[in-house]
Amino acid sequence: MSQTWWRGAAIYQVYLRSFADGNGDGVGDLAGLRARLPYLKDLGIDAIWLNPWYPSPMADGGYDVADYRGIEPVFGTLGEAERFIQEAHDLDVKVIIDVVPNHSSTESAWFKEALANPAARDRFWFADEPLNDWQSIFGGPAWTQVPDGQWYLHLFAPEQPDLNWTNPEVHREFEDVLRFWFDRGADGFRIDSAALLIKSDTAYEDLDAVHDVYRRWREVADEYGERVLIGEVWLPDQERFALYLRPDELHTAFNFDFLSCAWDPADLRRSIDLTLATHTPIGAPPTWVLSNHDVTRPVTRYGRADTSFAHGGALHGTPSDPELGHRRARAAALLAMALPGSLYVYQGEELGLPEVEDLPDELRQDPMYARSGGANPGRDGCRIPLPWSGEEPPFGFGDGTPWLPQPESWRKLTAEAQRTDLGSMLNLYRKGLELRRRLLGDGTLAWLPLGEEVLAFTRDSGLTCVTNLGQDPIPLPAGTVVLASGPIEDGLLPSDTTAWLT
Ligand code: TEU
Repeated sequence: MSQTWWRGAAIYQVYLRSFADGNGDGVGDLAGLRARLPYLKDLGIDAIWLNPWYPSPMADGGYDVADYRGIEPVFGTLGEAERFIQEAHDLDVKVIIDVVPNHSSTESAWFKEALANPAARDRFWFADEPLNDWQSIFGGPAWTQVPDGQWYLHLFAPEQPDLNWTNPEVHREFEDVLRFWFDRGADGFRIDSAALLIKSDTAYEDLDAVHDVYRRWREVADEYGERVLIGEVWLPDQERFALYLRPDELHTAFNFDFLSCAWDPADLRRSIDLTLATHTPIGAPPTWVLSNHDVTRPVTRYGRADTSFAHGGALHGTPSDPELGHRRARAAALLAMALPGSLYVYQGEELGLPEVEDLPDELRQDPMYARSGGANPGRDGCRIPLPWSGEEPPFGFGDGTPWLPQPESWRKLTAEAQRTDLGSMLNLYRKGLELRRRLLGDGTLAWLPLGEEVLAFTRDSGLTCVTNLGQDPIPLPAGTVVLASGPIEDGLLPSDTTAWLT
């Protein structure tokens, strides 16, 4: 692949705990992932992004990192991680790993040292009393007291103490961590909570000095060549967002504006135009994201009356029409795949998994649930272990009892059941990704005026994508349909359906 492989890549997000379990302990691991690499290759993806795989007490699913240079024993060993990277590369699949620079873990060597020795607290934010009234993003206060009376800052769970990025040692440490993994073959990093690193007395989001961090990181990445830095930057202000994508900073960032859109032609079109207007002038590739490990599964979301994504679980449990949600998720998948730039597919999207909304409360693991006093159900419902095969749980996930229970109804959604069903979500993704590889990816688009309720555009390769978000079937433009998310009759594209034509 070229110097800039990420510009048009289809990147598959592996939430390792829930992907595949190789050793029968009920938790996904590297052995399970390595065994399923052929599945991912066959799906047609270019790269894998893994959520944090580091040693962690798992207070936040691994986003509480105890050691940035190791592998969580439940997942495997460093040697296995190196073999996994090699095996992926042998299949021409790139590997992106997660780095968590905003906060560490109370089990990290640095934090333990800080607890034991008040003179060693400058890598975190310690103070004699809370310096402000910030609330943790997971609920509850953002300051926690230690036994000797001081307080430390944690924007997320108390087990995730924030690092002090005014301390040069923190900068050096992370530059070294990047090198550690680049040296082991990692093709890039997804940067967690990338806009939150710098704090003032009154603010923590998107402070200017954060860009100094990423300019340095870009220098490190450039030393290696062909490595990508991807920001998790949730910022409504697109001008501020674009600053992270300047030529000497991050290569790309997730498109949360698109992810959050309602299934609505005006909102989607606004978001696509805004995305292109933001990225094109600075030469950064847009990204297209429909879901991830933090948000509601699309088939559930798109079947609700309110189809936008809402933080805080605001729409959790509201009625959802599964048939409608499924149809729209198929149409959305082909729309996202046809847009110019890179694409993210969160594991299970290709199986059309719904959000599991009826988990018994006592099984919920996400700290959001407990810290919100139960007001927010948390994100476990999109993190259920994948169904691979068979007629009943654990559906081939592994020999043990999965760490979160799978619904019985998932027998129809296993990868095995979908492989032989030509009309399945899995086969839609396979065909879509295969055509995308040949005809889509990076480039530009030209809108076609087919009406306010229709999103239609042509790509540089000549492929045309038409999505009908209106109620009534619409005539398709001239051309041959090469793929569609639903049946097309008499040249008419039904409601909530996408077609690709050449
Ligand atoms: O998420 C960053 C973040 O701000 C989240 O709180 C996000 O707004 C929320 O999950 C949406 O529901 C990242 C990771 O993706 C997330 O899994 C971690 O919990 C969080 O950072 C802390 O590391």
